[in-house]
Amino acid sequence: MLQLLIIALGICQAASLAISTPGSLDEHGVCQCSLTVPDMTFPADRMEILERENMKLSASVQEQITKIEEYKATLTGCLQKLTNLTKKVEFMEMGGISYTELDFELLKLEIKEMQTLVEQLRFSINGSSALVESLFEEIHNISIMVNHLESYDKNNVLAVRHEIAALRKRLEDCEKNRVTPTQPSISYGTCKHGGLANISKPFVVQLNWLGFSYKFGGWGKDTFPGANQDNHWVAPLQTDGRIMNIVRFYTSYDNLLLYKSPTDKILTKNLPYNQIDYTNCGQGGGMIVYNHTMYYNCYNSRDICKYSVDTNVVERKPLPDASFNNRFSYASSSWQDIDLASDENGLWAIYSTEQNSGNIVISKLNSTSLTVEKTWSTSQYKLGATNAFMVCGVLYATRTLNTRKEEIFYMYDTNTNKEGQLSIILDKMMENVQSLAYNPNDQKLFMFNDAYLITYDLVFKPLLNQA
Ligand SMILES: [Ca+2]
Repeated sequence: MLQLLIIALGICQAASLAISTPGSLDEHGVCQCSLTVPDMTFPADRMEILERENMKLSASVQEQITKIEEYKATLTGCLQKLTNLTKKVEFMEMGGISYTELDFELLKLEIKEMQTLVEQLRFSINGSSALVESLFEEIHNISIMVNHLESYDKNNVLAVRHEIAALRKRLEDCEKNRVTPTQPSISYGTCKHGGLANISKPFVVQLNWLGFSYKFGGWGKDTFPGANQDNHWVAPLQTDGRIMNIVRFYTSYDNLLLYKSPTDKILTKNLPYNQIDYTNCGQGGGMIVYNHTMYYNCYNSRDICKYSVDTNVVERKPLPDASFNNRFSYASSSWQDIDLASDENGLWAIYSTEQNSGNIVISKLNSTSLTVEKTWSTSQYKLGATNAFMVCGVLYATRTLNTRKEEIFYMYDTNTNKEGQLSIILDKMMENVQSLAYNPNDQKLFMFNDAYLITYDLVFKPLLNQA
C-alpha cells in the first residue's frame, strides 16, 4: 500500500509537469490523487497493424479499380454485341432475310451469354448502375422478341412459306419452260382455222318438252351470224317420225331449261269436217332456223319451206331432183331426205338424187329466194351416214359405231371439191342420232338424240400458215 502511495506521490510530482489532476486529503492529512500515466514508449506494434490495414485497403482499392476497368471493358463489348444483335433482329423484321436463315439456337445462346454477363455486373455493382439496368432491360426485350419470332415457326408458318416459295419457284420454272402451243384463236362466225380437229363430250341439256315418246326431231338456236343467241327452238316430230306440226320457241336458255314461257307455232291448219291440212308442215328432222326463219323439207314433197317466225308466212320452192318421202334418208332416222344446214357461209341443203345413185348431194341455197346457187355431188351413200352438218363450206357426215359411240367419218370440202375420211368419235347418250346441226355463232353441234337435247363443242385445227 505504501509503495503504491510513494509511487502515487512521485507521480503526483511528475504529474505536475505534465497533467494536473485534482487531488484530495484523507483523514490523516495525506494528499491523495489519481492520474493516468501515459505510456511513453512508441507503440510500434500498433503502427504495424495500422500499416498492414493501410496496405490491405490500398490493395483492395486497387483491386476494385481493376474490377471497374474490367467491367468497363466488358460493358463496352456487351454494348457492341447488343447493337449488332438489335440490327440483326431489325433487319430480320424488315424482311431482309427469311426467318429460316437465322439460327435461332445460336441467337438464343448469344442472348443467354449476355444475360449471364449482365446479371454478374448487376450483382457486382449491387444493381445501382442505371446503365447496367438499361442493358439488362434491352437484352430481356430482345430475348422475348426472338422467342416470339421463333414461335411463328412452331406454328408452321415458315413451313408454309417455304412450301409457297417452292411452289412459286416451280411455277416460274414451268412458265419459263412452257412451250406455248399454237392455239387456234376462237373467232366465232369466221373460218380462221384449219378444219375440225376434235369434239367435246356430250352436254345433255334436257328431255324435249313432249317427253320420251317423241324420239324424233330437231332443236337449236338461230344460226344466222350475229343472231340473238338467247332464243332457242325445239321441234319434236310426231311419234311417226315424219311430221313436224309444232315448233316451240323460248326467249332464254333458262326458260328452255325450266320449260317456261314458251311460244308455240302451229304449222297445221284445221279444215272443215275435222280435216287437217299438213301442207305447211315439215317432214323429217332436217329443219334449221336461220335469220328468224325456219327452213325445212315441206311435208310430202321435195320442196323446201321457208317459215318466217316473225310473220308466220310460209314460202316454198322445189329442190331440183331431190329424192323425197323416205327414199334416201339417213341410216338411223327416217323421212330426212332433205337435211337443211347453215354455217359461216350461209344456207345449205344436204340430200340425194337418183342421178347420184343415192349418194349425198350438197347444194348452196339462196336463203331469200330458195334457189340453188351451186351443187356438189359426193361419193358417200346417204343411207350409209346417220347425219351430216356443214362447217365453213365443209360437209361432215357421221355413222354409228355402237349404241354409245358415233363417228364423224367423212368430209367433203366444197371450197376445194375434195372429199376424205376422218375419225372423230362422239359419245352418245341414246342410241340414235335423229338430227345433228352446226351453229357458227357458238361453234357447237346440236343433236336430237332419241328425245334428248344435246350439244357438243367443236375443236378446230390451227391454220397451217398461222404462227
Ligand atoms: Ca343435219
